[in-house]
Amino acid sequence: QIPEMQWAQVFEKNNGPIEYKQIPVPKPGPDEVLVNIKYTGVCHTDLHAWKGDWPLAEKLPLVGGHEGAGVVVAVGELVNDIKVGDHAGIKWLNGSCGACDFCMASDEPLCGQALLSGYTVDGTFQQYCIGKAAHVARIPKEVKLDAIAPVLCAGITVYKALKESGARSGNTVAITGAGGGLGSLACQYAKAMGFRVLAIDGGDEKKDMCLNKLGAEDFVDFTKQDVVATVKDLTGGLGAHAVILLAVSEKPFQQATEYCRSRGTVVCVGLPAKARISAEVFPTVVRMITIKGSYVGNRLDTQEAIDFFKRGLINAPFKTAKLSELTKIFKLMEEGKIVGRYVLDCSA
Ligand code: 8ID
Ligand code: ZN
Ligand code: ZN
Repeated sequence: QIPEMQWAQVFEKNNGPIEYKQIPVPKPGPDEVLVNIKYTGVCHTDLHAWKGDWPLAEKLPLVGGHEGAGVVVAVGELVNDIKVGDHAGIKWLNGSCGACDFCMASDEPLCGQALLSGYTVDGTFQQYCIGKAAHVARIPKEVKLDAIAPVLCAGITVYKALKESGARSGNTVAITGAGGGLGSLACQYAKAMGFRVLAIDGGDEKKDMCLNKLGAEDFVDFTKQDVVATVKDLTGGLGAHAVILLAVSEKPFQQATEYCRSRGTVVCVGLPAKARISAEVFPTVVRMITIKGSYVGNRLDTQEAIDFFKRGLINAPFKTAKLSELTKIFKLMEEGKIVGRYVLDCSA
């Protein structure tokens, strides 16, 4: 039985109060499904959205969130490949046009008409969330819904970024921001993909998690060590074959080419407000460095990332809180105090 009303976290303006209140349960359109969200991850993107950090307009008032795992409770009349009772995930890319050059090439994150969960359409910080049927992630029944939630943005994104890095098995991949939400999954996907993981972040708790729980071989503490010199030291003086930039601060975006190996690739993923990438031209040219961006993943990347999880290769530690505690989690995130990911239990 689908209720008329549900609990949600809603804000009316950037940096304004986030209200935990009852709102109507939405009704799915013909090509949509309604998912009863059991658990939702909290991504730093949700904090950027609340603060209005980016040059991209958002829906207001807004229900944020885009790592929602739950059960399909209603489907539109045109939907025939996913049914009531199936487990499904709402991810950042809620829908796309299906007809533009990018959609036709399965590059749907680049679609100019893309709908973004918890940004241009209401997201997963509510108990019932709408997704376009073509884009909701298919979650196998044996997978736990709390643990899979972070995979729906963090997992997909880092898995794609690692593929985009062009690294091969045996290569060293430096993960900057390794102790955060994306980072904790990045260490594990990188290891599962056969890379040597060099984690970069700050503090002993993150160090312990990266080295003892996530499979990193080395940890560089940016708050205490010279990152460029230490990474070079750990890589025979050459630097890492690939650098995955997940940090929410500008400095690593201006430093990474210096600890990237010649012919290596720097993949930019983190989205600090108003930040710029810069690198000295001469060494970038003569060392043949590639600098690129990577943005979430397409539907196949989604299912592949879930498959790694299903096979037991990914089990990053996460903490659980209640949907009502979102504001507290945002505060911890702002302070950089979260080790790994927080997942919210959406049952009231
Ligand atoms: O598709 C995309 N490109 C995409 C998808 C999802 C998220 C991009 N993102 C973006 C988010 O919007 C955010 O800007 O990735 C960034 C990271 O998201 P997150 O992992 O959810 O954030 P977090 O959990 O707060 O982790 C950030 C980590 O960076 C570390 C912090 O200590 C924290 O562990 N960090 C910082 I801040 N400065 C650092 C530095 N100088 C640093 N680590 C190393 N060096
Ligand atoms: Zn996200
Ligand atoms: Zn399109």
